[in-house]
Amino acid sequence: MAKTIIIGHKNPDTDSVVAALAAERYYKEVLKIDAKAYSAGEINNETKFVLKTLSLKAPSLLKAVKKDDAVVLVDHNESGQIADGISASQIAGLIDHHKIIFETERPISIRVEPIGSTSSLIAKMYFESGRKVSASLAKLLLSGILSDTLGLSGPTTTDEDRKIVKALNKIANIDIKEFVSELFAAKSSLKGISIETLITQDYKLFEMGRSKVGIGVWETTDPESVNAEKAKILKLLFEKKFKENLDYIFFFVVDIIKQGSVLYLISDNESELAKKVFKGKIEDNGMVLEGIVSRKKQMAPVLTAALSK
Ligand SMILES: [Mn+2]
Repeated sequence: MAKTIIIGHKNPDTDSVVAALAAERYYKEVLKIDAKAYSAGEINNETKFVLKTLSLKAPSLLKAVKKDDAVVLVDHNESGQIADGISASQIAGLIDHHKIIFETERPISIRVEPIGSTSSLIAKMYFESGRKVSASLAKLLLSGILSDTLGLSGPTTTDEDRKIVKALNKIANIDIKEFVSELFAAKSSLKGISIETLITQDYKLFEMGRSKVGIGVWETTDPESVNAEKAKILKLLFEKKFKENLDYIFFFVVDIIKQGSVLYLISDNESELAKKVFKGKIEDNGMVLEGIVSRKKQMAPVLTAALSK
């Protein structure tokens, strides 16, 4: 039987997994449509912490998609980020907070807003529906919002996110400050993380003008733990660039406490472009960027603009 699949992007982050799980509930409870959340890749340490705290099971990895299955994308719409096996004709819905860059074969339901997380948007949809939000759902949604907005401190945070967090926490009743520090610790944990995983865990592919660009991000409270492995990381990035036939590959180590990043640069090609758009100083294959923490709002747009000229 055909089913409705709800799924986030490849290399799923917490918002992507939380949004899929919350959208599954929304589809069942509000829309009365039988749907099931899946994940498009391995669950990261931060998401594992969230699921464990809430005694929730991780969505299963999407393996086979049948021809007549309907797919609802959450938290992404760029083709390079969509799970393998999903074709444009199957996409029936989109809930997202990224720029729109895809084409559909028929009318689909779309809800996209410039808001801090897809989880915020699903919370909003719940409130609009009048349907009661349970304490466990409220905490789940809070996890997605607080993760994506770096505890409401990142540049993608909107006033609406702050209001939604307040409303959700009237139901969830958690110590937000303490929860955010636990989230950050789980995010920064290198437990079981190989160098390969480090660069691919939060990695996205983009078409920018005529260029194919990969951007990896590692958010951490302890950038030194990653910078210590810089030589190995640069080597793997170099290999990945050629394996995936990319024009550019970038890797940002984001310091979520100081709100800045170090951009790793593997060759002159990347360095030239980085100098043009970020104007930071390069030292030892790394560019120090104060205040740059968001791929969606700060990294990808300027690179896209430069490569689209
Ligand atoms: Mn997101």
